[in-house]
Amino acid sequence: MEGLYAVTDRRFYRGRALEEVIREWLSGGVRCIQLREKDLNTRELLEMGAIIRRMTREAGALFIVNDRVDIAAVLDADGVHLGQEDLPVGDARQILGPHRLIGVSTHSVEEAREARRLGADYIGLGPMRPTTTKTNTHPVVGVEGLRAVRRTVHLPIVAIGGIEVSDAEDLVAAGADGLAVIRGLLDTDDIAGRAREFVRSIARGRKRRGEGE
Ligand code: TZP
Ligand code: MG
Repeated sequence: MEGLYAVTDRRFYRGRALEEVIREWLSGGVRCIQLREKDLNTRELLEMGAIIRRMTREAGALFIVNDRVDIAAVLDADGVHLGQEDLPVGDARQILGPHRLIGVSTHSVEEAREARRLGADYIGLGPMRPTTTKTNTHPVVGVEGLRAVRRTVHLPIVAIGGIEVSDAEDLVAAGADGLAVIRGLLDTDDIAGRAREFVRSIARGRKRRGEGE
C-alpha cells in the first residue's frame, strides 16, 4: 500500500462527475482509490463502486471499499478498509479470503499493534492534522505519532487526515508508505495536477527516508 491513495467524497466534487474525478486522479498518479460515501445506500454504492472498479482495473490501480465487506466481495475489489467499530479483521478475512487486502484505521501504537496481530495488511493512521472532512475524529496523531508507530509496527502505514501537498514529503520521510487524501485532492480545478504535485513530494520523501532522513 504505497503512494497516493485517494478517498472519494462527493460533497467536494464541485459539480464534476465521478468519472471525471477518477480519471484525473488516475492520470495524476493515484495508486489506490477508496470508495467512501457515508450517506449512500447499497444500490448507490454498488453503482459508484462498479465505475471505480472498472477504471482502476484499466489503470492498474487498487480499489478499496470502506466499511462494506459485502460490497468489496461483490465488486471484486482489491480490499476493504475497516474502522475500529466495523467488522473485526478476522471476520472480514473469513469472508474475503487470504488474498484481498484488509486495512484498519488506527490512532495509536496500541491500535496499530493490535491490527497487525489480527492480520491486517496495512493500517490507516491519523488524523495527521485537524480536519473537518470527517466528524468525530480522534485527537491529532501527527508526525510524532507516525514516527512512534513506524518504530514499533511492521506493516505498511497509510497516513490520513488533513494532509496537504506541503505535508507529503515530511510524512513519507517520517515513515508513511502511503498518503490518503480527500479534500487535498479535490479542492482545485486541476485535480490531475494536484495529484502530480503529491506524487513528486512523495518521491522526495522516499528519497530522504532512503538516506536515513
Ligand atoms: N479518517 C481520518 S481523517 C479522515 C478520515 C476518513 C478524513 C480525511 O479527509 P481530508 O479531507 O484529507 O482531511
Ligand atoms: Mg468504517
